[in-house]
Amino acid sequence: MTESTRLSARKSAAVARGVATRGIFAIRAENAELWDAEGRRFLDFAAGIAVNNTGHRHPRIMAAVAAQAQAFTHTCFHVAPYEGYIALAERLNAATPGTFPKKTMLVTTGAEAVENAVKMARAFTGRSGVISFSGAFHGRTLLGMALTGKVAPYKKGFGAMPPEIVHAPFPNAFHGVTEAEALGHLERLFASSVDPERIAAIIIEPVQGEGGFNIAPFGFLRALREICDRHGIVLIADEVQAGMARTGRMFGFDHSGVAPDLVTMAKGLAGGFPLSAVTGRAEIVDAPNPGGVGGTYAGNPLAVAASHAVLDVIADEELCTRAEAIGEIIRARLAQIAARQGMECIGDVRGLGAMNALELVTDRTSNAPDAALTAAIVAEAEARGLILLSCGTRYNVIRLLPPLTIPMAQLDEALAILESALEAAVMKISA
Ligand code: PLZ
Repeated sequence: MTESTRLSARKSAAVARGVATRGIFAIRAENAELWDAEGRRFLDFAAGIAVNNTGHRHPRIMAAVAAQAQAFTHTCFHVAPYEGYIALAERLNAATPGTFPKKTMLVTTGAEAVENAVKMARAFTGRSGVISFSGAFHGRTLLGMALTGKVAPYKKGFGAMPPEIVHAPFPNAFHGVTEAEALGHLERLFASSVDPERIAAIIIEPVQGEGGFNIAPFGFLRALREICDRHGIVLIADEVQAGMARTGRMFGFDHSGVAPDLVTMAKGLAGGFPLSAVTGRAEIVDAPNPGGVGGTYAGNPLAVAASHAVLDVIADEELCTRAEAIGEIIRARLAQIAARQGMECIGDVRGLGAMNALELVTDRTSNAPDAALTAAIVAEAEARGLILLSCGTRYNVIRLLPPLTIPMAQLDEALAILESALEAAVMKISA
C-alpha cells in the first residue's frame, strides 16, 4: 500500500464525502512543480484552480508574509484596522477598469466577494433581482450556488434557491447560441418574465471558468453595459478566475473596453492566501450602512501582505505580457495537435492569454461532448506527471492553467506530456 492509498482511505473515512478530491496528496510545491506523497513530481497546470498565477511559493510573496507574521497576523480590521488593507484598496481602485471614483472591500473567498457585490447592488438600487448566465460559476454559498448556472452537482439536493434569480443563456457560438440570440433572449426575458426595474444586478464572468472557458464576446459585454445603463442595473464582473493577469490583461473585462460597476476578485489576488475583494463605483460600494458588510477574517493581514507582493510581481515580472506569450505557445501547439490525423476528437481550441482550453467531441460534425475521453486524458496526463483540470457544463473541456511564472522549458515539457496523454487516451477509448 502506498502512502497516497493510505491517505486516500483516511480521507474517505474522515472527510465529508461531498468534498471531492483526486489522488495527488501534496507534500511540497515550487513555482510550477508539485511533489506528492510518493515523491512523484508533477507540472501543475491547475495552479490551485487559477490561484497560483505567480507560482507556488514565490520568494517575494513568502518574504512579505514572513515579515507581516513578525508584526501581527490577525486583529480583525473592524477592531484594529491596518494600513496594508487601505493601501491594497487604493491599488485595486486604480487597477480595475474605469476612471470613476472607486472603493474596495476585502473579504476571504470568491463566493463571499460575489455575495457582497450583490448586497451592495441591492442596497444601492433598492431592488432584489439578479440575472446570471447558463454555465456560470459564482460559488458554493446559498446565493453563490443560486447564481451558478449548473444544477448538478452544485444545487442538487440543497433545497429552495433564493428568489428573483434569473438565468439567461450565455452566448456561446460553439454550443449554438450566437451573441444576437443571447441578447434577444434577454430582451424577451424583460418583456415576458421579469421587470428590469426589479433587477439589481447582472453578473457575468468575462471568461467562464468552471463552465468551460467560454469567452464572452466583447460586443456582448458592451451590449450588457448599455442594457444596465438603460435600466439602472449594476453590472458585476466576476473576475475571480479570469482576473489578476491570467488573460493577458489585469482583468478579463479589459479586453472589451467595458468598465463594470463592480468587480469581484479572489484566487490569483493573493497567490495562495485566502483573500477576495469587491472593487467598484464608490457610490455603490458605499451603499450598505456601516456594519452591513465585513467579516472576522475579511482582509486578513497575511493575505493582504501576500497580495501586495502579488501586485508587485505582476508588474515587475510583466506577467500580463508573459500570459500572452504563454497563451500563444499553447494555442499554436494545440492547433498543431488538433490538425493531426486521429485528433478529430479536438472540437475546439480557445483561450484568452494564459486561460486556454480544448473541447473534446465524439466527432466534428455533431460536436457531441466526449466526457469519457476527457476524463481519460486527465488520467493519462496525471500518470505522466502533468496535473490538468477538466471543466465545462458537459464535462468535456480540458483547461490549461499554468502559473504565469512557469519556465518556458517546463511549458514545453507539459505540452509534450499533454500530446502523449491525448494519444494514449484516444487509443484506449477507441480500443
Ligand atoms: N466565481 C468565477 O471561478 C471559484 C471552484 C472550485 P471560492 N472557482 C473554483 C470548486 O469546485 O468549488 C469561483 C469562480 C468564479 C466565484 C468562485 C468562487 O470562489 O473562492 O471558491 O468561493
